[in-house]
Amino acid sequence: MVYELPPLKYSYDALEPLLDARTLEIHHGKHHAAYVKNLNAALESYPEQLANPIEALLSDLDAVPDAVRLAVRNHGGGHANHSLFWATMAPDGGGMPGGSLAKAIEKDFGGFDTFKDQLSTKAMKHFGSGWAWLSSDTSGGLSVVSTSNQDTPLSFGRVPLLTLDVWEHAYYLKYQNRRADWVAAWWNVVDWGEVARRYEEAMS
Ligand code: MN3
Repeated sequence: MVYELPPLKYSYDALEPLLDARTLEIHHGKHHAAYVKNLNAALESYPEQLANPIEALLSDLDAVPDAVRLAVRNHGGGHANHSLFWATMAPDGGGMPGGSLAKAIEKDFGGFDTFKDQLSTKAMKHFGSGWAWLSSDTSGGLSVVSTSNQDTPLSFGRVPLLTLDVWEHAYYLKYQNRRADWVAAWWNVVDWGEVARRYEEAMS
């Protein structure tokens, strides 16, 4: 068994003009594909690790053999993080969540706008390459954090629900140094139905 690049649920040009087709094609077809390839290569001699979902390995990095722990953290993180990133965007995205996720955002942040500001600020102020996240604990408590490189809240015992890629490769072709414009555009392609589904699954 090996890890595989998940197909997108939309075409490369489906998120235009906010996320341009050329960036999406390179980001998914080259960057994410390389994380999958490097992860599989690193674990070639560790078939017992390859049998696990990548989320399971990232949730317990201490249990991964020393020789491949950094490869799993970097390339496995790259695989898992991008898989969530693609899955939580959609051409008809944007707006606000409903249901239990909306109630939890109200409870933990005091409202959607405050949550949005907090996540945007984490994304814009994160120094260097990384990700901004909405994650949940198993009892549904939400928090916003950023992580560096390909680190994931999974490794801190949390369930990632929504993530924003702030590596330059995610936006440089279209937005160059204007990370704030990328962050503002991304909110309009967030698939809240999928994020809410993951929240309910995390608590069930
Ligand atoms: Mn990326």
